[in-house]
Amino acid sequence: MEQFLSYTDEVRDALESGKPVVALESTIISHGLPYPENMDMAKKVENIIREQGAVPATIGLMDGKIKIGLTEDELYTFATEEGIHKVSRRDFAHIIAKQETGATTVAGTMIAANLAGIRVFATGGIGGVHREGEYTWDVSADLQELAQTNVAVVCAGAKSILDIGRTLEYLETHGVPVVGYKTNAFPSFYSRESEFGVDFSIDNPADVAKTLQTKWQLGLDGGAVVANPVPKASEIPFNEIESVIEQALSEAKADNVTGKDVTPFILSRVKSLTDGKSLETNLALVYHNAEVAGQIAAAYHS
Ligand code: PSU
Ligand code: MN
Repeated sequence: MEQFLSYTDEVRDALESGKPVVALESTIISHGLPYPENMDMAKKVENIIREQGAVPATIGLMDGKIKIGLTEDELYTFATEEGIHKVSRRDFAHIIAKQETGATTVAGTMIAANLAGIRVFATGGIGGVHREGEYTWDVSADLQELAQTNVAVVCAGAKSILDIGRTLEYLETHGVPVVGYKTNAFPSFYSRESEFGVDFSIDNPADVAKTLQTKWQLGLDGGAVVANPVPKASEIPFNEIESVIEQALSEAKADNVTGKDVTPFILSRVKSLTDGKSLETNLALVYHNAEVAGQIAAAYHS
């Protein structure tokens, strides 16, 4: 296994000395946000985690290795290069075997973090059951990864481009705890709320860490969702974003967008249709998730 893992010095030192580490994904850089905002985000998010006393490990696949921590040059590659693969569980082995560059999704990043012994991961939003998933069977592999891999994902919930109700049902069936961080409502990425609630609400990092430790000490394998709502000042109200999402979804349908292209297509259309307002919200929530994830990782290791 170790032959496939490659660490930056900062991350290696942290893992060896038992310091808190927070994993970060690279699909959000390569497929989720435009340049140059993606590059600024990638660097800023790492610094926010450092400010919490934890070490950031942005994860991606390059040169036949699983990179645990990326240099600034490597981040730049993910931020700017065309044709970088989007890597979920399905794609993981092939991209390493071919020594190609692959940006890891939530599922891909969880696999890598778990191999490196990193338990806390910060991102924007998780994938889920798509609307009309009952016909398309489009269910993100993120959910199945949460069912089996011992990593907690701090996110702003799931976008309402998805069927949030079915996403939460799937997580329940697979025994994945959904913790609301200082909230009783399951957040819907751009908005602090959705029509759905959370299983548990926890209002401090130490108690989240305790629940995670207890889960894994009990041998209850699998991940957890820590749902952290976007700060109020950056929120887009649910009603306002809904019509935009409906338009983006109908464009995706009209253009016959399928498979792994669906999520990036919709993200980019929502951004254009909101004149960049959604981008601002997206950045704000990622920074907030990094801060909370850094605090949870620090509490987990104290
Ligand atoms: N949701 C977002 N932003 C993102 C993604 C999801 O709000 O960037 C990315 C994540 O990497 C997530 C992936 O793991 O999309 C899910 O893709 P799919 O639906 O194809 O599984
Ligand atoms: Mn899909």
